Amino acid sequence: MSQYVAFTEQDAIRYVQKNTTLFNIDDSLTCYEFGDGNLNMVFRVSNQAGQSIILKQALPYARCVGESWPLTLDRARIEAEALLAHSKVSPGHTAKVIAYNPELALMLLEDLGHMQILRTAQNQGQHFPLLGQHMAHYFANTAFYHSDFYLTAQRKKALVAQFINPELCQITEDLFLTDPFVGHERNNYPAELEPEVSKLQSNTSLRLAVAKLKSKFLSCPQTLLHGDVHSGSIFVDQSQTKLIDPEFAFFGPIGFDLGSFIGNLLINYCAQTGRMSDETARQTMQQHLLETLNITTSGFVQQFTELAAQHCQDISFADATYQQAFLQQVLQDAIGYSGCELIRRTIGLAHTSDIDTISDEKARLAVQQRTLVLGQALILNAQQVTTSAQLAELLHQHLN
Ligand code: SR1
Ligand code: MG
Repeated sequence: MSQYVAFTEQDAIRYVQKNTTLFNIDDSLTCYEFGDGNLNMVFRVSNQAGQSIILKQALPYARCVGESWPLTLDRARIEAEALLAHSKVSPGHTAKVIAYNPELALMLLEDLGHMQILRTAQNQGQHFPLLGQHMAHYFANTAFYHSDFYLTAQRKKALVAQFINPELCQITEDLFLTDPFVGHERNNYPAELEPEVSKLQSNTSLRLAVAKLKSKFLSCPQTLLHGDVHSGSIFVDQSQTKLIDPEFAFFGPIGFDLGSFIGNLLINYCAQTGRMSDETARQTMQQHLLETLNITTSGFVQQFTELAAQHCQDISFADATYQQAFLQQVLQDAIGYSGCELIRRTIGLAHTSDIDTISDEKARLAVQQRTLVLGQALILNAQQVTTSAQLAELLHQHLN
């Protein structure tokens, strides 16, 4: 049994040499650490021929804050096991785990360095025509095959236990679903936003709707979620889409992953107003983002409906009318969570580069005001929406 030690670049090289067959014994290996996420170390180990592998290791604390924020190493096991589970049902859209070591809290992953992180690419105005279709496949298949529609109650409960992830869930419960709506010293926003933030935090209808979303996040183990589907957790190119980083995985409400993704598309939509000066290019990009959102949402509903019609294993859930009502509720949850994502990425602890790298302060503030208004509108109107087309109409009303 290996004892946990935080790796240096030399440790990563030694580990890869010893534990994989990718490299020859006399290869000259180089390594660099390039993790820029909030929590972990990420090493790329390569040989002189350009072959490479990723070694990702969890630290016993949150990297973005430091040792004052201790964090379970078990998140590396959760992440590796979630990737393995999701890759069984959506192999084309899940990063491949080559090996994992729970004691060292590390895993070896295929190197996706030939692709781009979606957020970086979208910030540069790049389009990915297949993204919506791919995300719909990922959301529908990961959700359906880990739900009560497909699993026996015994199997599902065993999986729920396997993916108990209290510390990472608490981060979401706090940062996503609590702090921005009640106020907290971790929140982070410019003083100029204070009037909007005070108004938001004293809106009782909003707080009630968010309380319901938080309650569902805490107490509704519908499926094995990725748990953190933001644009930094997605690798893309023109033909492929691959999800990484599901260390927040747990059994929760199906709408949470879809809502997080929708929220990130809308953050980029709003941010483009402050990023792109060429109006035609900006409108084309924003149109593309809305199309991606629409294809994802309608594709998810359609594919989940087909999976439920063909592969539902529980007679109680086989009725098409029940399935349709279930999916309507999932869509409403997703819309609510998307609004929370817009708000928490604007005023909470963890922001996004889409907004934060807008250099003009006035333009950045205008974007932040817009994401706050849109986020609230989505949360407050979610229950009125029953179809993807109605979501498109709601967005049309609030984005024009
Ligand atoms: C301290 S962790 C902050 C955020 O980063 C992760 O990717 C999650 O989105 C979390 O809320
Ligand atoms: Mg992450």
